[in-house]
Amino acid sequence: MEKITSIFKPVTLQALCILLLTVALFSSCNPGSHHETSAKTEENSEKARTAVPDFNADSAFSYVRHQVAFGPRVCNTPAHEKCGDYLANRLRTVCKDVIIQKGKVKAYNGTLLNFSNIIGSFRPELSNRILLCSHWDSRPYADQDPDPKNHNKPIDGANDGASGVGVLLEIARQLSMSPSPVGVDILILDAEDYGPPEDKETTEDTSDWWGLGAQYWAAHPHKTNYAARYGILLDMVGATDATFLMESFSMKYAPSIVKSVWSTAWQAGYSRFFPEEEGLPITDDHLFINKIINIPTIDIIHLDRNSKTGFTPSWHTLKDNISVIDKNTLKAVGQTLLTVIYQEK
Ligand code: AHN
Ligand code: ZN
Repeated sequence: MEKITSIFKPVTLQALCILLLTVALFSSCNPGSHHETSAKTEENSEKARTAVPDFNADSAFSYVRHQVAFGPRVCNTPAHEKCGDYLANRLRTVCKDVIIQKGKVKAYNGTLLNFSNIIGSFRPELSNRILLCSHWDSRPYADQDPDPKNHNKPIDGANDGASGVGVLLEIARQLSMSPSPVGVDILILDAEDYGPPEDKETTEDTSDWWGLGAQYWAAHPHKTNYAARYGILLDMVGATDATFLMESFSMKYAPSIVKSVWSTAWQAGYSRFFPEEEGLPITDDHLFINKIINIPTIDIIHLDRNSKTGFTPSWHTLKDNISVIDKNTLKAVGQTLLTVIYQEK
């Protein structure tokens, strides 16, 4: 055996070298290339510069599963605390610039909620930046559950919470392997879903009791004079056959971003998830980012034109667990976002 390898190794290496040399010479001296128009060459070099990484939906799914495994991530609970540590540590393994913004916010019922907004900055030296966000907390009440006995139980929030964060963590991993042409901030927001329960009859506008972590961040950004050209919020991006209608506040505050993201989704082959159809206005984290810090921010949110609530049937029910998560949807959203990021200039 020893003899055979020592005889064949150099030959194989030599053959490999010759093959590589031939390929290199052939491609650089290809007579056809001299006749290519400069436009074509430009297009090629453009493509080379903006190679879009491949979003790994298995990896994103595993980040969703990890979050859900802690149990409902309701503010002021041990599961919430533990998941916050997991997210911060996960982000730190792929990002050198991670900031944890901790504080307390008052909920609609007077409870003081301990929150952690977790922010990872890629290419922090660049002033040309985009902002990607999602919330990680889960709702304390399954107040839309068909069974009223469940209305006070907390939800897993596999779709409503963990799915968007799973996509962002996979994007962060890709950003650590291939530097992006623009700066990217991953903003993992807390205390989004502690809004008042539906069953409580009220005529008051309860909008400001939602998105508490986002309201705090928008009033106290993690870096002084923080600016981004635009923002994209992910909310409920994991269910089978999701439809991301063009949410109405996104169309009001950032119509050109909606159009360009939807057009990128179509270009990437995911038009069935991104119909050209306007949806209802949703009080979500992006509303506060638009209003308070004035960063034009859109919401990629699963809106269901056929359901009574306007959302997917598992929304704010005990059904929102890992079994509703579909890798095809995570892939459609994640690959669209990577295409948006890497095609930026
Ligand atoms: C309201 O129901 C007012 N806003 C919903 C925002 C939300 C909750 N997104 C996910 N969970
Ligand atoms: Zn929710």
